[in-house]
Amino acid sequence: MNTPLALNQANLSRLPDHLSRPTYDRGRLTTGIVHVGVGGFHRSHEAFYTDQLLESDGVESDAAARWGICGVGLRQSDRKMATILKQQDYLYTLIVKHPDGKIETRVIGSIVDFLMGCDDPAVVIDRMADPATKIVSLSITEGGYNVDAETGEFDASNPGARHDVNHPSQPKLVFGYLTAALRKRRDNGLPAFTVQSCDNIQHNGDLTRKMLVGFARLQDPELAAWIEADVRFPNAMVDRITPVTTDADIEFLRTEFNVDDQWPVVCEPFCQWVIEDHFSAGRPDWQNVGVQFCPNVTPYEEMKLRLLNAGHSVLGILGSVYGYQTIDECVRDDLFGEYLRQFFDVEATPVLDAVEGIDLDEYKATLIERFGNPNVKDHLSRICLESSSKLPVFLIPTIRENLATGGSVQFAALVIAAWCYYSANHADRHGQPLDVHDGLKQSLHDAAQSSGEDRLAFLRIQQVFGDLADNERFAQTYTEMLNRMERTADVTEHMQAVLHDARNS
Ligand code: CS2
Repeated sequence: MNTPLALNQANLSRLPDHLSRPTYDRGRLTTGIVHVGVGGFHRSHEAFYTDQLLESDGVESDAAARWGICGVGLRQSDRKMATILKQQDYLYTLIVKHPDGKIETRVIGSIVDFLMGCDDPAVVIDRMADPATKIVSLSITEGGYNVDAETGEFDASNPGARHDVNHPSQPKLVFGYLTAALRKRRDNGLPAFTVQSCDNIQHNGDLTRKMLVGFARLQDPELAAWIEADVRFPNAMVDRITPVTTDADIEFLRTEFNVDDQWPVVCEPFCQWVIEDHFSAGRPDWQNVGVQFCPNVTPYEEMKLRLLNAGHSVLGILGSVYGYQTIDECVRDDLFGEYLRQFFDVEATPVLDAVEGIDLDEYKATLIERFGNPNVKDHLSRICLESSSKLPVFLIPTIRENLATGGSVQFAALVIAAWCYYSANHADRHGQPLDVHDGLKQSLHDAAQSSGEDRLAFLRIQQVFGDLADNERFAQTYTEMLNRMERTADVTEHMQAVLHDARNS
């Protein structure tokens, strides 16, 4: 075989015919979108939709060509992405894996630049403040919003936030960057950009506004008022399962296409983006490539967070303790599949609002199919990553609402008890170590370990559970599940018991 062809602009025309690639003139693109947090998900979602749009509408007019994306990394951990994308002229391959084994591949061309904030914050601030920038979008993870769990306000005690308040031109956190750039725009008489959150959070736009204004108030109340009045923060629901790229994916491109792409992205075929149509300074015609715009995204967000994301956490935690590696492995196990279905029907759906135009039964059936895609090897370690930021968004609201309405909480309580086991042991039921990444790893571990003497210690981690431990019914159900987990870590026994109870109630 020939030496693989490095993926870059000069080699685009030399790629094999069966590898789809941009036919639009990337040289014409200018940056209209600055995106903070370029990982797999941004590259399989917003950058994918934008590439589709550039491909279908062309870039002949300046209006069409102005929607190139400039990626931004704020931390040293973004260095690898910055280096690889730069080497590849910001090109990468999207590998879409269908359940039947079909694979679609396309080189995505919508990212045209990448800046590292930690190298020189001014360069990033200037790019955001540039008149050409219309949107600053974010995928900074659920934990990146710096919410004070007790008050729901911006957590001013965070050391990064404290630093940013006093060093407006040398920020570390995203809110410091946004504030500095918006100040510059205001002072230059430019309109505000839109801040577009692409994270899995209920009312992600409203929350972004609250956090940004909360931060800006600490620094400059007048500017905060301008931000509140002029910046738009559309709420949005985002969806595409995007596992972590593996060496096998890189190898696949080498063998199949003789192309050397150092960081391709793998994803499922399903893709959805529902956005409220409020933009401060215009937006791409994403509706031409399947993005839905609607006046109120809340029911879509809730449905996705409380079914898809919660379903992931339910299987992720139970499956990890059991010893499974991937989501599809869990779904193929009849017991896990049934547990998921019953969790959806008995606990999640009764407290969900109807979504206009969506049949929830069909939606749930699609989720099971998507989770079961045997080719998207979505690892439970990815799903369980930062569970302490995810469960308060994905699962705990369902528990709370069921407690208020007298609904069942057993399915979720077992998941929390299994998470306590997971956090205490960092191992599955056979003692095999689990790869645990969580900002609260140590506190979770300490609290879980003291559950022997104090049964509710884990549930009392306020940052995660709020005041859930004070609810007698939940405390009792959870303690019962914890006792069962102590008898045996074979979660399947407890899952069966929960299913049995649900059938007989
Ligand atoms: C997952 C999500 O992070 C998680 O736990 O549930 O990353 C999920 O794969 C995406 O939200 C799918 O759109």
